[in-house]
Formats: sequence, structure tokens, C-alpha cells
Amino acid sequence: MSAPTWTSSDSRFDVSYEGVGCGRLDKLMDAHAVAAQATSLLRALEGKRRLLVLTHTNPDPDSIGSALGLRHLAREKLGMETDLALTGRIMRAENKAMVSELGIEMIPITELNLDDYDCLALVDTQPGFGHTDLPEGRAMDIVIDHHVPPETPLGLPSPSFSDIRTDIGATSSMVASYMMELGIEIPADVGTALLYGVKTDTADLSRNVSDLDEKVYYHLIGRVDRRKLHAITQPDLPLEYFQALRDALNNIRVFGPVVLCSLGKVMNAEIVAEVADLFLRLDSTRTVYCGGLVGNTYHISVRTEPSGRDAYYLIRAAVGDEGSFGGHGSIAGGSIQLPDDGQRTLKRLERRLERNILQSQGLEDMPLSGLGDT
Ligand SMILES: [Mn+2]
Repeated sequence: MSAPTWTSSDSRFDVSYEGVGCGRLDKLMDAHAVAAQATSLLRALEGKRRLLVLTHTNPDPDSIGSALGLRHLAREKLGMETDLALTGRIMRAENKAMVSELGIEMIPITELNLDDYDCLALVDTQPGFGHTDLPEGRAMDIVIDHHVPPETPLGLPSPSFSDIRTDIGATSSMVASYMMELGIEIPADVGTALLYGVKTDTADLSRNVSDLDEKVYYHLIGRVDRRKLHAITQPDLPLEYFQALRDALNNIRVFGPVVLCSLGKVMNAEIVAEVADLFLRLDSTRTVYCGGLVGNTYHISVRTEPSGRDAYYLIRAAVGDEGSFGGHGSIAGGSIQLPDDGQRTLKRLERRLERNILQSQGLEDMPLSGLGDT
């Protein structure tokens, strides 16, 4: 494949992606869009000294992959130094394995001096989202995301580069496609991170998937470190995971096609998401709502079959104005701050959530069952 360069004005016409059967028209349309975006991204970076890439709180693989990809792009094209900022924690055993296997350093934002950076990029989220803490008084120079923009945008200056495409399955696909367009070789560690980002956000190209995600996926698949990818997808799991799983199995509430599970107090929020993922596999289940309390924060994860209603609207109906939430397609998450972590407060919230959920699903009269009821 002869890689086009961004300076060539007609380069967009000879872009070709390997290994994907797709119509010529599709190829040209995608190439147009990607070439234009890659060019204006470079313009936004040019002349800057040092880049800081930020993402949402508790970064997921897609945000980590796209942040790492953007750093590689800035270094390869412009020789720029880049740091990756961390807000919250790296959660889930897979995500921890991702950063350790691939040697990805994310620096807690509280340890950074933002004056050291003359360019700020935000990936896999947007200013104004509840799960995104941004430094006060600093506007983003670059925003790359695939989520539906927030209903009430912050009154900040517009970024000099903004690429928000809600039809794309993963931000990692967007960042990888700029590199493909710019002819940047993707080394194994960066390729593995980007591919894992695409894999997780699209469930291995089975949901929220666009032509671009497919093209990127097949481009990257030949550039991954397979041993590391395996170590990331099959990490060792702590004892608490299995303890929470035991509690989850005891507490599951099945209302026909809808599964509710409140885990009570849990060690960390990732178990809530993992249990939600797991219960979606229960036969005949279309939607799962799972929650758990960490400190005074009640975390909620929603999972739904791809053909069902968008998870964003489901979590909005459940949480309402009690907390913050986000998500789209078949995945959503949110949290509610409680005044205390007492059992009474928790039980009251659980009852409120259950009522909201059953009402919004039209399941008020559906009989309840658990596991193994005979
Ligand atoms: Mn994403």
C-alpha cells in the first residue's frame, strides 16, 4: 500500500485500506472525510510545543487506545512531546493489564502542571459530560469523540479541531484512521492498544459498528502483539471479583426480559459493569441494570441488546435528575451521590430505582423471579 501524505492535495483519491471488501464509492466517501480531518488535526497541532491528552474519568480501553494513538501521531508527524493525563482510576482487570502490558504511563492530573502544555486534547468524551473533569479556565484545543454531544454545552471557546462522529463505534477507530491516512506506521504496542479499544467499544465488531471501524480493525489486526493482547483480554481476577459474583447471583431480580441486580456495598465500581455484562448473557434477557455502592457513590451500569432501545435513554429514565450518566448504543453508566452509606439510604434508593426502571419499561405487573426458582 502506498501511503498518501497529508500535503498532497489529491492524496484522498488514492487511499486504499487493506483486506476489506467494500464498494469503491464507500471508499472514496470515507477517504474524503478522513483526509480532511487528518489534515486539519495536523494544522491544530502544528507550532505547538507540548501536548496533553485528557479523557473521561476512569478511562476505558477506547479512551486509553485513542490517547496513545494521538500521542504516537503527534510524535511521528511533528516530533511533539505528549503526556497522557489520568482522572479517576484505571479500573477493571483488563484495563490494568492493558496499561501494564503495553507500558502506557498515565499521569494523575493532580500531579501535572497544566502551564507546561500549550495544547490540550480530549478524546472519547466532550466538555460538559458528567464523567469528565476538565481543568478550570482551560479550553480544549482538540476534541475527538463518538458520543452524542451533551445537551447543555459549556460556554467555552470552540476547539481548533473537533471531530465528533456518533456513527463511529470507537474513538480509537477515528484516531487510527488519521494515522492510516497520514501514512504513519503503527507499532505493535500502539496497534494493540487501538485494536483493543475498537474491540471493546464494538464488542468485536458486533455492535455500534461502522465501515470505518471495520477498516481500522482489519488494518490493525496484522499489527498487534498477540501475546500481549491475550494477556489483556484474559487477565487474572482478584478474589473480590468472585465474592461480588457470588453476591450478584444471590441478588439477581428477573422481571421477564429485564434483569435488575443491586450488589450493595462493593469494593470498586468495575464489578458493577462486569456483572451487567455477564447477566446480559442470561437467556431471554434484553436489558440489565446493575448497581453497587462505593463509599457514598452508587454506581449504575445498563446493558441492552443492540436491537433494543438506546441505553442512554434507559439510564436517563432510571436515574433522572438524581445523578449523572452517559453512554449510547447498548452501554450506559451513571452514578448517584448519597448523603451517607447506611443500609436505609441504600434500600430507599434501590426501591426508587426499581420503580423508575419498571415504569419506564412498562413492566410494573411483571412477576419477579430469581435464579433457580422452581
Ligand atoms: Mn468510546
